[in-house]
Amino acid sequence: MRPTLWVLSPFVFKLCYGSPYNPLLTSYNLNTNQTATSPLYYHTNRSNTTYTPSPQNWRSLPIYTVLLDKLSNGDPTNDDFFQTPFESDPGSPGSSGGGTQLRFGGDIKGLGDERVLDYLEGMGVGVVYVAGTVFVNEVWEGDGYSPLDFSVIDPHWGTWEDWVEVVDRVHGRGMNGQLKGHKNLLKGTFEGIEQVGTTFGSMNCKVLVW
Ligand SMILES: [Ca+2]
Repeated sequence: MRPTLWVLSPFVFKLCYGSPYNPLLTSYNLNTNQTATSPLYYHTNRSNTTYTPSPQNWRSLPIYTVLLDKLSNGDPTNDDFFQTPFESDPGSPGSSGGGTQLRFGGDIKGLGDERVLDYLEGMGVGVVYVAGTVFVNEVWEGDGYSPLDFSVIDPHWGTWEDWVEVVDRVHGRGMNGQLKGHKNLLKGTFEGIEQVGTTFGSMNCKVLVW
């Protein structure tokens, strides 16, 4: 196990149990209650919580679906955040990497890149729909369809402050946003059960507006 992964492994383990406050994950954990022992007591206090009203008719707007990992890499430093062989691992002679490249490295800063927004706005996009979820996924899942915890943003995609900024930029271009919220795909990697999805039905898949 690589040294960094060894250091981070306790945090990954804790993520699977509801992500109690951890000072090293402050930028990623939605919860800011340092004493909460249950998600029932989580709370947050973030800047810019202004609500942006929805358009009158979502169906009148062209929707562009984005896979964050594949769109644009705005911050290469988060590509291999947990430094496992299962993320963005190009491999190299003499390294332990396997060259998997399971993740491309796209992220929130990439979405918020002015050139990307020019591209979207220029096509007449009215709604940016982020597929998968922005929440922490299994390290090898770059599509966002294996969420582990709905209170932690995936570090491969950036911080909550990055998210607030990109929401402002998208709205500033006159576009709207939607997130997929599929609780039915929540992975059961907690309590020692791995690779087993939850038993939530498909009706638990919701679209969230941002
Ligand atoms: Ca990146």
